[in-house]
Amino acid sequence: MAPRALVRRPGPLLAEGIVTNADGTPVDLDLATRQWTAYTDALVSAGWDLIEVPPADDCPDAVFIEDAVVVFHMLDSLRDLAVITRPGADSRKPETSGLEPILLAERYSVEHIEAPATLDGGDVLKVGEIVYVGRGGRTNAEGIRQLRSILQPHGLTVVAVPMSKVLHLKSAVTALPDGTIIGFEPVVDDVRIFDRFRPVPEESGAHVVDLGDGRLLMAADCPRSAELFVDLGYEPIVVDIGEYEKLDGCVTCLSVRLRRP
Ligand code: CIR
Repeated sequence: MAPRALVRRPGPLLAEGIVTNADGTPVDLDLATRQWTAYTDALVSAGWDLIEVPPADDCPDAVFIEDAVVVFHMLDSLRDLAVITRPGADSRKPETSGLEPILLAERYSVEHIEAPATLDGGDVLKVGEIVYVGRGGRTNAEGIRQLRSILQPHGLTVVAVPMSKVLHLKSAVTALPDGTIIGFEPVVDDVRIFDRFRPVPEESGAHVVDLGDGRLLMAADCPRSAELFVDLGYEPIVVDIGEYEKLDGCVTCLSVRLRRP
């Protein structure tokens, strides 16, 4: 069976999305919509079936579906686990409504992060049985504590990662399929927290989505990082997500992959 991924198409208010670190260049909604289509086409071409979740058109940032739910493969259960988050930005909190029935239909057990906790999916990086969680502007200590108490009984270890230079943990680091953490060192607070770290030469080169079979989905504006991954035996699949980068987004945040490893 083909692996599946959740996506949510950009809404009419996208250009009003939150900007924290980007330079404030205006977003072109038509171009953003074309880029989203190309992004989803790339997933489909790589063999993924897409589940389009209902729009949340009042929420400008709803296209960044990764922040609303995190899924975990459970070694000790037939059902995998979905944790519906409680996003740190108030304008984003309503984005999680409507997700639970979809996840239940996909045969997930569902847990929720509850107030006063906040947690954004972009702060959660899974590498085998380690779950790195960024403690920064969006995810608070209570969010980390709740995620840890949900995951610990299933044998997953939550490692909190202090971060002060980027919006989300996965703005600074992601992982190659072999578990190597890749990151752009100037925006990583302390690389020593990771067991195996490989620096990349461009900030957006730190963001990859493992599409399976050695293919890495990545942004178009980091050719030297793409060359590095080719040299490591991977196949970059490149998409232009420039309009989303203007909103501090990256390739990881436009989908939630529901694959079992
Ligand atoms: C926000 O500030 O929440 C959005 N403009 C960008 C969210 C990007 N999400 C992510 O990196 N996981």
